[in-house]
Amino acid sequence: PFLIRVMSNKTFLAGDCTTRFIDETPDLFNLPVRRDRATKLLTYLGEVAVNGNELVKGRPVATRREPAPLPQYSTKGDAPAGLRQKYQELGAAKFGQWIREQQPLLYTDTTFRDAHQSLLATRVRTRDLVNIAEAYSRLCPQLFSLEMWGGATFDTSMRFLKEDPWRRLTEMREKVPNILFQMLLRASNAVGYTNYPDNVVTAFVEEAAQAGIDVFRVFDALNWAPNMQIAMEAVEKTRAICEASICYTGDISDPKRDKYSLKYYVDLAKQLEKMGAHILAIKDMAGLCKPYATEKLVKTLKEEIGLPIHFHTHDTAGTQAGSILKGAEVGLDIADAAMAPWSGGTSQPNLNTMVEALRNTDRDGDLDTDALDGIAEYWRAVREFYTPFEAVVLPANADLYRHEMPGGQYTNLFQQARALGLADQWADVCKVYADVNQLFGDIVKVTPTSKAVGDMALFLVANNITTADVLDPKRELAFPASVKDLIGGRMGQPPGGFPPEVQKRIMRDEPIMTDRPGAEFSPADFDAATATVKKMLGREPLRREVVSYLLYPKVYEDFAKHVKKYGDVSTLPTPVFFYGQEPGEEIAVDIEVGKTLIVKFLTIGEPHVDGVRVAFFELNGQPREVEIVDRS
Ligand code: 3PY
Ligand code: ZN
Repeated sequence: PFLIRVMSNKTFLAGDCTTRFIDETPDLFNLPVRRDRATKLLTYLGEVAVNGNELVKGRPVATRREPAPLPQYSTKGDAPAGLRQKYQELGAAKFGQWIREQQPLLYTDTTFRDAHQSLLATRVRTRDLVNIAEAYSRLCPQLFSLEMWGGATFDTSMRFLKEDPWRRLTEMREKVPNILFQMLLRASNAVGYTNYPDNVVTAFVEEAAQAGIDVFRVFDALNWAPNMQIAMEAVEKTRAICEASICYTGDISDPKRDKYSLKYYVDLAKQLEKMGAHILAIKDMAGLCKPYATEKLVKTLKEEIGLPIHFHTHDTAGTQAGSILKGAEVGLDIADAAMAPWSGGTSQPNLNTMVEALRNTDRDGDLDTDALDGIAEYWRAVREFYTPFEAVVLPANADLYRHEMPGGQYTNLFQQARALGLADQWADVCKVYADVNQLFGDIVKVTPTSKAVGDMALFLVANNITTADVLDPKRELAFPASVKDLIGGRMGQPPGGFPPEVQKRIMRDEPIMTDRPGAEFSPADFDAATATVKKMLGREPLRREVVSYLLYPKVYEDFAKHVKKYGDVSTLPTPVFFYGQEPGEEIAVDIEVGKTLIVKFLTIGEPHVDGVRVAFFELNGQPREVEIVDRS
């Protein structure tokens, strides 16, 4: 078939065939390439049929196999204009001012990112996100934004889901031309757990903006403004919207908690405004900003700075719809919420009912009840695919205000504690978490500083060590790496610095950074990294692939190996990705636009003496077999 294609190619027939002919005529190779991709996917399907998927092993089983129901919408004509068009018309700075003039409360839907990060360890796959994307663009163009990228999604998609995070972004972008796309950027930590060289952070931002991010929510895990500068400047250079965050901790209504006072937040907000922010986010990652504190904070910030205010909270305490409402009373501009089936608990408050709570008030917008509910129904069904990752429902006690654990960490740390046999000591873990925070000087706790505090708390509880023991010079303790990273200054500086005696005990003779880490790191060598990735992929890499590698070298390498062996598994339906096909089940897999494979799984043969089993399929009606080593 290859020769026939060459012989019948118009350029070839016209005799106009130079050495560029093959480069310029990639179609010629479609047939073998397609077969190769099909073989890879069959190998994956055979592998899961024989050995299962490690991700779901030993976990509760999801029984849903049928696709989640999509709401009805018309695809006639272009999607209605949304706020993305307004931003493109006005530019980031004027758009910020335009937001401040709007009467309705605007909403960011966090279902695509923070909701599943907080409830299900970030396991939702691209396919389930992309499938509902067009419905959003048609049914609720009034939304301010979709928070759909960044945070833990970048790492998780490669590490666990074996998907390219960049493709998630570009595929979603194709479906949603009218609603702003928002991501969570951990400033100098980018989408990782430690500071990166400045040129990696900048390249990441450039690529993300180019791939489709409109709004970057930038935060520093210690509220250290100097550590946000590189990321903010990079965002501003791309002309994207720079939403700078103040991370909320402590309690502004408690006069005894004076380290993080109203004045502290206002000063920080002013600093971020001066640094060029277009929107100010109150990032209440632990859901500590109580309703009346929110009222006070929003009201003061609206008076003191000229930026629109975007409130992000987690409903761990069960009180946070009240905070949004109190904020809305005093001019809050934008609130984060999640679609009903993915809301509440450690996730965001409920978008569907929040919209109704403000119906017929002066903050009512024109979001459509039925449209939102139709989309929520889709999400309800999608959640059933992810039963294996459902965490124990863990509403917070009032001790939330003592330990101040971020929503995303709360369920996660409980799982870790349970894995260490400490489930019944959970209250202890929470208490020690609070003690560790005080030991470290009362710091902002959010990724990655929260991880260091959590690691330390588990380390102490598991080994029966108190915070007083940590200060005892007679004890030799091997502290977790994340704790050394934090206390050694490699995540930046907290207000007032770390307590010197704690720093001395934990770091001993190891070097301590007091400067901005990015200023001390040598720039990453992009040429060398490109050469490395080229070897891994067997082709010239895209710059964004090199950035993935620089952020997560080992995770990226494993991911690249997976793709080489199994192809792009993001194309598989979620139940098939986790559990494989049932005998006789037929699926259609779109390996690219206009190219669909019809795969029917028949059965698995008995193992040969060497442990190899044959998995039998039909591919586009033709019998196909793959050999799989049975590892059981
Ligand atoms: C993240 O950094 O991923 C967070 O969600 C922090 O709140
Ligand atoms: Zn959050």
